[in-house]
Amino acid sequence: MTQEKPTYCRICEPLCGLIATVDGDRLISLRPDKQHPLSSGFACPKGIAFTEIVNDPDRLRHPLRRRPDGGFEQISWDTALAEIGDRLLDVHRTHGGNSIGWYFGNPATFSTGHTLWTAVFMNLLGTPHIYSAGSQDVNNRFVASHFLYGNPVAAPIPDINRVDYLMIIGANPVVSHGSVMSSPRIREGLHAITARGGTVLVVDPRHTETAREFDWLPITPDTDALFLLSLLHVMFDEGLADEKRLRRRSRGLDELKATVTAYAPEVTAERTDVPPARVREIARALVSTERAAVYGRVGTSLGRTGTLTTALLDMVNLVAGNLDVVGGSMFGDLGVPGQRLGIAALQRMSRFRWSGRRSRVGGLPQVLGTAPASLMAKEITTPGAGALRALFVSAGNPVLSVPNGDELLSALDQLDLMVSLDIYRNETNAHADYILPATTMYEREDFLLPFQALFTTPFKQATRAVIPPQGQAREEWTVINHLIGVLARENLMIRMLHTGNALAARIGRPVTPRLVSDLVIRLGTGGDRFGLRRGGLTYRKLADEHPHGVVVADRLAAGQLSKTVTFADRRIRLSAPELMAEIGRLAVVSDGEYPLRLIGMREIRSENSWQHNAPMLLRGGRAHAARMHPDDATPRGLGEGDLVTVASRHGRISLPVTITEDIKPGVVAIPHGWGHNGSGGWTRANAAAPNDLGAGGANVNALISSDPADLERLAGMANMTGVPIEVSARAADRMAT
Ligand SMILES: Nc1nc2c(c(=O)[nH]1)N[C@H]1C(S)=C(S)[C@@H](COP(=O)(O)OP(=O)(O)OC[C@H]3O[C@@H](n4cnc5c(=O)[nH]c(N)nc54)[C@H](O)[C@@H]3O)O[C@H]1N2
Ligand SMILES: Nc1nc2c(c(=O)[nH]1)N[C@H]1C(S)=C(S)[C@@H](COP(=O)(O)OP(=O)(O)OC[C@H]3O[C@@H](n4cnc5c(=O)[nH]c(N)nc54)[C@H](O)[C@@H]3O)O[C@H]1N2
Ligand code: SF4
Ligand SMILES: [Mo]
Repeated sequence: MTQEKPTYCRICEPLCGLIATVDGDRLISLRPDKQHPLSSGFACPKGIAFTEIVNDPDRLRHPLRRRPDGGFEQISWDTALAEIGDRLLDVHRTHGGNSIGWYFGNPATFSTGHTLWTAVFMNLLGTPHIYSAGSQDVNNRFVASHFLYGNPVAAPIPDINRVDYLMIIGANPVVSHGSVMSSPRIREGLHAITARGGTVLVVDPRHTETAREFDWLPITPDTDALFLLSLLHVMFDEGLADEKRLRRRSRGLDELKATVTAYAPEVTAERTDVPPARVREIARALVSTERAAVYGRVGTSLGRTGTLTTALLDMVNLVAGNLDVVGGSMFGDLGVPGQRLGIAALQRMSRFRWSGRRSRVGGLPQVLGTAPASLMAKEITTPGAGALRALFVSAGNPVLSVPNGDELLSALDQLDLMVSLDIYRNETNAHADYILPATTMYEREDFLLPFQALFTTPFKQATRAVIPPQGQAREEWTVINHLIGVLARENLMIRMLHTGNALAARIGRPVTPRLVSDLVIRLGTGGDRFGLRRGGLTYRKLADEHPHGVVVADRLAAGQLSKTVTFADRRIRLSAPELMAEIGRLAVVSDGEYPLRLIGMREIRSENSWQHNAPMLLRGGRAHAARMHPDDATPRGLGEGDLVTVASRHGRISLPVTITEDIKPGVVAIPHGWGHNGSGGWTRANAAAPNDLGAGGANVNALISSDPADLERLAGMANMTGVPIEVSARAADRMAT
């Protein structure tokens, strides 16, 4: 007998509502949930295709151990955990806790247990080797917020429901469905802006799927900071900014004003390629439109000065009078009392901040306790105290997602122990000693803490597991509990954690993700405050009585800054010396040998590297191609579909080219997440996207530098956009080599 169970998708950030059809222990299908208050019947192809991932014959169902010949054999959980425990203890005894590391990838963020348990375990272990996808994604958001607000987790989101002039810079929400913002049905949300007479302006080097539906302003890659400085210049120069108000809310205004005088639009136009008249017009519109906001994402984060660029986004919003006001760029809120003090205390107590602690290799700062993943390979291969000897990789595929995967690949083989927790065999865990099968999202219950303050309409949903773990899959946090038990024998802090867990279990309140989530739900907006608010929410109530989720407030609330800024005077800092120093790095030397500029792009039927094995997403065949403008292709003698070599100072790849007017001349776009080379267990992904090497597409991150000197200085982020490249015909390349 089949059953229908409301749940939600946890692939990307809108967390769309879905109805799972389940037959016994088996997931039969997923369809959009019409009763979900926000996604109301919308889901994208990836969400629907997930049934094929849950039931994929290629999925991991048992623990695996690597054999000396490089193949894998099935072993029991008991054997796997016992052997891993022994080897981990050995590494700890010989080299200390500082030689143990963890990389958690993007899907970890979509599981409260996974994120919290990894963070607490690794932080208490005290190791500097905590890595995540964040250093290729979003870490400079945290660092910018640290400098501006003293609060790394403050992240303003555009008030999609009420904004009348939205400038999207370096984001493509029609494909990505929105990021650092949970806004189901975002495409409709954007169309509603123009329907109410407003404007959506997309500033992007590519005429993206979003730009095609709204207004497009092309810009040269990695020049956004200059463009934003010019917007500020115009706001001050033309006397548009309300300086009295700004002085009340911030410090450092005079320094900022003095800095931007040098960046008139007429000066920056040569680099940005944005006509000065357009810059002036946009600056005026941002100030004069009562409800206006600027929103940036991956495109503004992956440049050489991503922290500065991200901070400038907020500064433009603030100076235009659009920060923390209705219809502007607003701060979501958990509604938990004492949040501000809690964050301030946490920062003092822990490494939950932009810390003075720097990486052993490259001397780069830690962000929320994590180090740049680009450094992982060198942290393994550079000998000395504190070298990385044992690595756990959960829900990640850094060989494809981090710069210079080849360097990482060969480094992984030098580890004393590598353990992967995944739902698949991928290009990274092909090098693991053990691979442990994890549950997919539908095999666990969840309430997603990291996204609570990011909903553009404040919303809460908790789900029960819709099916039991498939095969022998286990949830990551339960495996971490086991590792805590093992290391408790050696490490004092871990012993304290373990004892705490054991005591809680003994009094019948074991520490579980549900317990933590319940606490946040009950204390937060709409919560029952442990009985103080009658009829309020608890985890149980949310999951059982509101299976489609509940809107907990109709609108985002303005005036959150006083709760957000942790500086004693509650004023935003506009001229942190670290940020101002970055302005000096905006100068660029052009590289004659590599005249084109590489940018990334996301595809509607991919999710980074891991959904290329679902038949529904491969329908009609998939290609992995570079996009370039005819003005660049013609002089190079390149035609549609030709195989080309793309070269940078750091590497070269080969793939087909697609010629399109939908990109700024001088710019080449290549999606990441490809480069399936047969080493993973993805049979269909390996066969998709044919190229001259066979299939599986090419790994664009071979073109990106992992050299510490090339990482963004304040957040250690990889520079993945605006990278100088050259494109040539593959045949010519063959003759030359
Ligand atoms: N379908 C699909 N959805 C996804 C994902 C996926 O792989 N597939 N991935 C998810 C993840 S992990 C994330 S983090 C989010 C990301 O969400 P988004 O940031 O919205 O997605 P991107 O497609 O990376 O958009 C970045 C945009 O920046 C532009 N760009 C590149 N360089 C520059 C530049 O220098 N300046 C400017 N102004 N623009 C630039 C690119 O052309 C691109 O349009 O998407 C999530 N959603
Ligand atoms: N050039 C370039 N590189 C980029 C980007 C770019 O724009 N350009 N974007 C960057 C961004 S924004 C991101 S987020 C990263 C992503 O980088 P990663 O997170 O390292 O890689 P993914 O491809 O997301 O791989 C996710 C892995 O998690 C597994 N998985 C899925 N669900 C679960 C689960 O529930 N539990 C466990 N244990 N495993 C699971 C999948 O099988 C897959 O192996 O890539 C980054 N790399
Ligand atoms: S947009 Fe697609 S992948 Fe993202 S949450 Fe919604 S259904 Fe899932
Ligand atoms: Mo991401």
